[in-house]
Amino acid sequence: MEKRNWREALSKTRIATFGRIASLFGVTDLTPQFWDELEATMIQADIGVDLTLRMIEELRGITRSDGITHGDELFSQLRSLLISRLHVPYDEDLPTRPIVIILVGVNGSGKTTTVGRLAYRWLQSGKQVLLAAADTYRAAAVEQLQLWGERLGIEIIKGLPGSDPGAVVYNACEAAVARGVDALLIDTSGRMHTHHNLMSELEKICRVSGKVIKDAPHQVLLVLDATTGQNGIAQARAFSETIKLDGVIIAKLDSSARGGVGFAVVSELNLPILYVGMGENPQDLIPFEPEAYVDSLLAITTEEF
Ligand SMILES: Nc1nc2c(ncn2[C@@H]2O[C@H](COP(=O)(O)OP(=O)(O)O)[C@@H](O)[C@H]2O)c(=O)[nH]1
Ligand SMILES: [Mg+2]
Repeated sequence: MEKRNWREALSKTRIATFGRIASLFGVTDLTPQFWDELEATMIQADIGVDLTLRMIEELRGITRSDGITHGDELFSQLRSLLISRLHVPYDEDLPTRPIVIILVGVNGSGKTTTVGRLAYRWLQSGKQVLLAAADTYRAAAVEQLQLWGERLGIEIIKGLPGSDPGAVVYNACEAAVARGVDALLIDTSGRMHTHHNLMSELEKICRVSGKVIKDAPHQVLLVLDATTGQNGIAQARAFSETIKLDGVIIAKLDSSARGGVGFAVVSELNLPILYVGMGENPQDLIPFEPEAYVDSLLAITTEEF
């Protein structure tokens, strides 16, 4: 079932770019033109220029060392190479309780929706969750999270519109300890008057949580909108320069033709992709799987599809 989701979610990207990579390999001898086209298509697919050039070099090396002359023989090498590029060592153990998870990202990237969908996952695994509406910048943001809370039957800690997000986080951490929940998920603002203001606010939120709960925040996750492609990578870099990020969640993979952005995330930020968003419903956030991702991009069909 989830494999079908992957294929559907990546259909736009496959049609726009990656599918063409697969057909290149299907018909051509490894002429200089083949390599040029492969390079151009990979760059268009949002793999990123640097990574594309490095991968092409590697593939050429494999071609020479293994005496490969036809595209179809090289295709499985490309698949392995793409998959291997997506693996980043990551310690999944989060033994403390309550675990404090902060979601950051630019406005509209999908943070609030992701908090709701992550909460759903925690509930599904039998855990108790509390939400904090620390995007006090817009009244609508609090209401949006409130709706998720009602939908899932979870309590929300919030402040008045325009109130200090740090105070909301402080109250939420105290409430998380008092209620004995397993996880506190904190929604944040993605827009302030200036980038500097936003970053110092996020730093403050992190600091405040650590005052109430030991070692908090335990995870700071960046939510990236897949439709923004390389632009999203630039944003991600800006966040990672100020805040220690633990991983990335790629939202809106289903509405993007630039789903190849996952490769740039890993190679340029060296952060693991933990989840991807494939729709707006609670069940539409699923753990990232490099193999399913690559196979769906390259239109590789196995019997399970
Ligand atoms: N199709 C689709 N839409 C999404 C996904 N994640 C978020 N959205 C939509 O993107 C818009 C912005 O999301 P929101 O969570 O409000 O972003 P925020 O400003 O970062 O909190 C909303 O309309 C969401 O429903 C996703 O994975 N797929
Ligand atoms: Mg929001």
